[in-house]
Amino acid sequence: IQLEHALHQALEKDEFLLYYQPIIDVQAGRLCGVEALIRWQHPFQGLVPPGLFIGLLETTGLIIPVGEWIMRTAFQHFHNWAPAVDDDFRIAINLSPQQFQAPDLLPTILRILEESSLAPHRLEVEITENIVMQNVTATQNLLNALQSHGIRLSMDDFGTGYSSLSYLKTFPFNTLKIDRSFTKDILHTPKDAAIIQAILLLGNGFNLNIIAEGIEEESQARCLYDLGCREMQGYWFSHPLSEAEITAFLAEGN
Ligand code: G
Ligand code: G
Ligand code: MN
Ligand code: NA
Repeated sequence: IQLEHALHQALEKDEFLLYYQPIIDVQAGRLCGVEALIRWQHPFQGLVPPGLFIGLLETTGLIIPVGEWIMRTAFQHFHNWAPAVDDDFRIAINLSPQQFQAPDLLPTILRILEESSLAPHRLEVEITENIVMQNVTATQNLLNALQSHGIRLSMDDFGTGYSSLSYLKTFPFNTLKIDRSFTKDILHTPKDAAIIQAILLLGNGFNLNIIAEGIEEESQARCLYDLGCREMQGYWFSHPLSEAEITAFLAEGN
């Protein structure tokens, strides 16, 4: 209850912050986007990572107003980067199941895009497999509607939930993110390498962008590059950066 109260206060007192982790196109050698990741600048405890409070935001319903704050803030920040980035540079925003199930998700997103003067193709929403499987018909309709407005769709943590290949066939995803659990031991675990090769083959056949997540070492990046993986994200390339850091990073011409 105390933490819940503190989270309410955090929103009112503007204590949430967005960090941004670069997503690299390793073949073109450029940045193709950033993923927004929330933090809580606690008055006494310092920077609190989302793993410690996202769950409570979700169960209390606070994720709805906080989710709107996240989009508004990220879209505003984009205007600081716009001069430095390519036409297809995208902002990836994680959506929680509670946001995805809210009946007004689509009009809310469209309104915030409009208020922020952000073109829909800049936004890529990340959802997990578990969201998709909860109500397949409703998901289908919502994803089709998002796509018809030009918003991009990304399947996060691919391979860790109740994946079904039929979801990839049926739903209009643009991007598939290979979970870190498959990339972390890729050099030493042939089965992980085989899974990644299969995902890459499938993804290419479906014309998806594929992002390998959690790349921490050059050797992993090289191995994935040799397998034909085009987009990567992870500490090897960059940790999540504050707004000031990412703005400077982009301005330097990365
Ligand atoms: O940054 P970190 O690895 O601690 O993130 C932990 C989890 O919190 C990840 O699963 C991530 O997707 C989730 N998360 C981070 N930022 C956001 C956000 O802005 N919105 C939602 N819904 N989830 C987020
Ligand atoms: O569930 P999702 O993929 O949205 O979670 C992203 C989380 O993964 C972020 O909290 C981010 O801090 C974390 N992350 C990003 N890159 C790396 C990495 O290279 N190694 C590890 N261990 N975590 C990472
Ligand atoms: Mn994510
Ligand atoms: Na992920």
